[in-house]
Amino acid sequence: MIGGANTVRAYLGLGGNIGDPARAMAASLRALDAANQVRVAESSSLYRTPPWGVSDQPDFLNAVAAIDTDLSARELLELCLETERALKRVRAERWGPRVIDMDILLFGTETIDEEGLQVPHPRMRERAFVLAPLAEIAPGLDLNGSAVEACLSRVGGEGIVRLPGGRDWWRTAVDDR
Ligand code: GSY
Repeated sequence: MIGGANTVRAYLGLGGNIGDPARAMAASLRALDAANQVRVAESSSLYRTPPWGVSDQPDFLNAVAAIDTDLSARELLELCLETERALKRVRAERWGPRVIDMDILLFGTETIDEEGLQVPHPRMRERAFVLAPLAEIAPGLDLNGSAVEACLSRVGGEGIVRLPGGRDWWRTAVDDR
């Protein structure tokens, strides 16, 4: 039961840069929220962010969500991957390519280093596209000895724009645009 002794607060990073990433991200959060043993407690606003890594690609939309779950981290990862796969498949068939990526950033206070599952996310403290939305909903959250907002001021947030629309963008997005 969500809210019981086994419930864990986890943080997910969401992003995409092909097609209609806002819709894919909204559909992902709604799918997670509808799943047994998962509730989306809070989402950040949407952010437009310059690409990190390979720069010759479109800007991304990114967001971070706090979720409460009774799943294990591995089960949550499987649910995220299943949700991504379902969305990509549906979008590919009906409206062309769609990309949505979800990463588990934090899973309570757990440290996990397994194949395909590293928590806390090993690169989140260097990524402004994660830190900016995370600072909006959890500025004081501890990331290995530094608060999120301190990590963000270290890396800077150049080129990152918070989009209007608030934090409930994912609840109201229309599915069949
Ligand atoms: O899962 C990370 C995907 N990704 C992103 C992203 O989500 N946002 C930005 N701005 N750059 C990125 N580069 C990669 S890879």
